[in-house]
Amino acid sequence: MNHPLLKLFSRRELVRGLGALAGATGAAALGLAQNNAPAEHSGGSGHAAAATVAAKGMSAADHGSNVVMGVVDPETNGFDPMQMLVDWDYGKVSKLPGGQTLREYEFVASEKEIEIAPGIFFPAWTYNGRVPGPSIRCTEGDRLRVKLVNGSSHPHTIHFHGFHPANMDGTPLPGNGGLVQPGDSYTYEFDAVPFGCHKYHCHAASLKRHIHKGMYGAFVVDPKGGRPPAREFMMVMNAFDTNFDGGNEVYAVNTVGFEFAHRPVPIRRGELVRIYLMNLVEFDLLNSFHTHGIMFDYYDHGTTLEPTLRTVDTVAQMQGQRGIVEFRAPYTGPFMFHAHVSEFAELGWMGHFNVVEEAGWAEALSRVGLTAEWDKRGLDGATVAWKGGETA
Ligand SMILES: [Cu+2]
Repeated sequence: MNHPLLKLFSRRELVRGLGALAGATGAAALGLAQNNAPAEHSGGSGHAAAATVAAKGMSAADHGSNVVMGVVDPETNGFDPMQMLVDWDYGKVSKLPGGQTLREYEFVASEKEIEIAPGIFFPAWTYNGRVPGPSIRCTEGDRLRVKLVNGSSHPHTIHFHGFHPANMDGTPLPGNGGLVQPGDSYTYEFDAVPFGCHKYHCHAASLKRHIHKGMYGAFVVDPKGGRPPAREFMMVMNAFDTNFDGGNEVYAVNTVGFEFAHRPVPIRRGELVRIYLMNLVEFDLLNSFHTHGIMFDYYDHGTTLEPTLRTVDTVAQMQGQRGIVEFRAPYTGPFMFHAHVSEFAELGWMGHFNVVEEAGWAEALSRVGLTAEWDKRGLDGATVAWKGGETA
């Protein structure tokens, strides 16, 4: 048990039956620590992390001392949390006879092992091989047509949040579309209303297991009048129960724990930043989002054009809740953002913004392996240009 995460969590009691679990399912079920074990809950982790960092010849201070070493190669998963911040999926776009925009998608449900922290693998259930699934982006009133093809060995659905007819609701309730059995498909079709920061997820039983396994994603509907131009990010707060005891061991944004601590997210000082934030963590009642050196406005569910909270630095989201965060960072430098549930932060839900002036922008991008394309996608994600607040 030489893995850095295990060293980091050595202060916690190792879960019951760790050896049996690991032996039964191999690396896919690496049990770490029981999330809510009555273990020591302060101190210790800094020493372990510092020792690991020192062994690598690096400064612990560079990593906030609470961050595991090593990185997850995006090639391993076939997706990159940093790219997921900006990789909106507009579907196959065409016009219906009446002029309405049609966006068509195909989601294939499949089983896939993913790496959720360096060396920690998880047997996920996915839409299109990624966790979270594709980030649907559209304009209020667009027609969505999403075909679910079940290429996995379990029944699944897609349940969208928002207004839609009963047979498009994607649950096992009679008249709700029903379960899509392995090998079968079902097409969900409805108009995208209302505008907001929505999401979709599987609604097969056991609901918590199907969601927790990774079957969820963002569904962002732009108001017809758009929102003011901004650098936009999609952040799904998620977590993973690696030993299947009903408690999470690894917490993250966009799946990989500590990813944005290893690779600080570049933003320009003073620019408007808009984050579509959602909480898909199962087994814990509440998650939160907290910024350092920055205060933000918040739009609960994203269904209003005026903030529902102003000038806050922490917001809570219950299971399934979501909203839009907007801010301008006044100072340059590294600033943490993380769950203010401290335990989650120590188990992976910790990231940094790298706030820079224009002169430092190119270096900030290259430092974390980003290109001008990432920059462009962050600024050009909206499906409709800002029209000064008009919504029709
Ligand atoms: Cu499912």
